[in-house]
Amino acid sequence: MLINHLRLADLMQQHKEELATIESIDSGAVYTLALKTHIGMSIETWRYFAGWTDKIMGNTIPISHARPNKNLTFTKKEPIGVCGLVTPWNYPLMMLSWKMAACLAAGNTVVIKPAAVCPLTALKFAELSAKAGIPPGVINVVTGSGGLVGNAIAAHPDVRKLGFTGSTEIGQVIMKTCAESNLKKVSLELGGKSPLVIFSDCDLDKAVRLGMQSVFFNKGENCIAAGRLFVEASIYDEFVRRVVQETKKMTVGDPLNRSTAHGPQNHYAHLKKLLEYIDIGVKQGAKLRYGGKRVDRPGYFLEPTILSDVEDNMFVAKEESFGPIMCISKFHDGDVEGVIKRANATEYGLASGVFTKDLSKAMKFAESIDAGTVFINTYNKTDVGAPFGGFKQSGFGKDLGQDALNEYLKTKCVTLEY
Ligand code: TAP
Repeated sequence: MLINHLRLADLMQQHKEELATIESIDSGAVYTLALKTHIGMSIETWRYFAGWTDKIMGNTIPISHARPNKNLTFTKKEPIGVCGLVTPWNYPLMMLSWKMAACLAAGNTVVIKPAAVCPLTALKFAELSAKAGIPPGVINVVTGSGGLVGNAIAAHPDVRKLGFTGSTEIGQVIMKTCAESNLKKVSLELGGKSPLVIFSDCDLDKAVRLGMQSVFFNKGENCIAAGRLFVEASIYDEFVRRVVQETKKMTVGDPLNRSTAHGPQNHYAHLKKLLEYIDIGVKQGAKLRYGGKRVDRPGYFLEPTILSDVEDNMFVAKEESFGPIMCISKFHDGDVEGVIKRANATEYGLASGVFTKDLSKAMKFAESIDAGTVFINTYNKTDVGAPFGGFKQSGFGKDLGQDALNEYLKTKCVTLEY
């Protein structure tokens, strides 16, 4: 598999502009981001897991049943068999790669259903995988709806593992289907409402720049998008003023144009949901500081939007938007405990972030926050070598890093007496 993973990565590299163009047209991601992140990180993922293909091994374990010990106990890591993958529409090829590269490195075969609204890069990928010499039957891409194809994979008695990325609601349905069919192993990467806490002792220029990226990256269709920004009272007005000023400068338009910063939302139903989300926020008392409307041009364009004065009991403080909507709340000066408590008061636990120059404060936040990822003085910095996945209703199991391999392996324990 090592050679196949590397050949596939090379072929994706050779076709990266084509893949980025397809991804941009299909998902609305701006081309420059599609090239660097959607496709670029996919290629890195295949190269990273190529390195693991010949390093999967068990342990020799000392056991103490008898003296003198005439036992040898060791573990073997074995592939699970046929694995099913069901993926979402926000980073179509990257979500496929995060899961499939680990799954195949572990020696399995795979059946994947990409999102019905964005299946095109998965199909181009299937063509490249055949060219890379991956034997027929190892990678199977089946397009179609979740209710039909996704459900059939989750329910299939020959599938022994299901890796899913998508909403918490569908994650619950899938887990039930997997349990009721053949109790298949499940890993779930689900929704999030990730808190980003900005203390007054931060580098404010950086907090403004990365605070915007934490929300507007990939037009907010980013599972780790900061769902809520908590800003310390003494810098609150200045922070709001500056994010509004900078957001006004964002060029919204054709995603294929190299100077565009913000493309259209993925599909119409999603745009409609986002407009309703803003409307509820404003009706419940959040202040609309910028944006909030559909852009007057063909396509599913939404202005990057900023809501301030968001209170803990509001709908927009609790629910994930999955769109370019910044929700800003204030916290009292110096109230470290209080803001951490508020940041943790969510059923989600995917990611989190903190901006402060005080490392003790940052580490207190990192230790107290109940989320699978913590960013300190940065945001969105995922890496193929670092495990990624959530806590609580953001799911369980990891993509990326060494941890991801275990999602697609069985551990067999062998004991012999000699
Ligand atoms: P979902 O509606 O949950 O769809 C995800 C996938 O599941 C799609 O391929 C969908 O098919 C399929 N599906 C739907 N019903 C199914 C069923 N009954 N059985 C099996 N499969 C079924 O999510 P979405 O709208 O694509 O993506 C948005 C959500 O994904 C957000 O909540 C976001 O936070 C989350 N997300 C999380 C992460 C991570 S890493 N945690 C990454 C990206 C996105 P269709 O194509 O027919 O809908």
